[in-house]
Amino acid sequence: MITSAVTISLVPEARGGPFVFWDDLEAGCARAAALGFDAIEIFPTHADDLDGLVLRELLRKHGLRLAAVGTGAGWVRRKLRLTDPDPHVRMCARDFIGAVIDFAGGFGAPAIIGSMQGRWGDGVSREQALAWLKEELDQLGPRAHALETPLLYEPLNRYETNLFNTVADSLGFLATLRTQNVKLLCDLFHMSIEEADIAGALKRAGPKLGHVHFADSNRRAIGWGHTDIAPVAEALKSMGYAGHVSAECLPLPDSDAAAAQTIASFRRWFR
Ligand code: LER
Ligand code: MN
Repeated sequence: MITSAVTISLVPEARGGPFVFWDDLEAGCARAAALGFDAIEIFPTHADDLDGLVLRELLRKHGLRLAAVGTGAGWVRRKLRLTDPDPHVRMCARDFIGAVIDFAGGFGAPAIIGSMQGRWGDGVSREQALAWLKEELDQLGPRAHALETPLLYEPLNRYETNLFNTVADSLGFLATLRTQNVKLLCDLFHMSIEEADIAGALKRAGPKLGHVHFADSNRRAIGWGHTDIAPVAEALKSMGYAGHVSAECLPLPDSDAAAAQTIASFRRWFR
């Protein structure tokens, strides 16, 4: 079954970013539950800033699950990335992500590698950047596997990374890894920029699809942009996708309205 999720950012430096609820985990959980979401996705400052007992109680109280945990604050706040030329920065990036994997894994949820993948250039060749990324994913993938969760790799649009922008290219790269535990996070916003056929790309990912970021072409809630969602929903259903579609969209016109529009779209297409 496909389930719904909504993002909660706890990172002040990410203000203006594509997250539905902000700053207050308890209030975000309460709103998510009141609107009928199945799960939340958290964007924390650091795994150590999350209190596992508090989160467990919030999820229990509101009947929610943890869908995934983002690692982008490592880039936003500390400029950590897995393809940095400085080995110390790469090590800190790996530790940052590793801590999120361990925390999220305790809740049966995966960690997301999006902006922490970095990019090539500025003296780093594409070949070298990909070799570093492969090395890091081959360490982090098994760490997640030990907790029986996948690790999510997210192709981003061309303005955010020059490593991989499409599902097809990302799948080719994942096939070169030793670990089989890295799955794809397909973000419908990035896909609306990069893919010729979003539904076809999702089908191509098939069993490698681990998570979906649910946002329209303009990164607003689904239904408020020009993505044709019917074939996308049909693709996800027909391929037997059984993960979350998680609203990582702009809080416009405000958080509650974006969340309400998302859950209305979710019900229309998936229930
Ligand atoms: C960034 O654009 C994004 O989509 C996030 O999910 C990556 O951390
Ligand atoms: Mn995303």
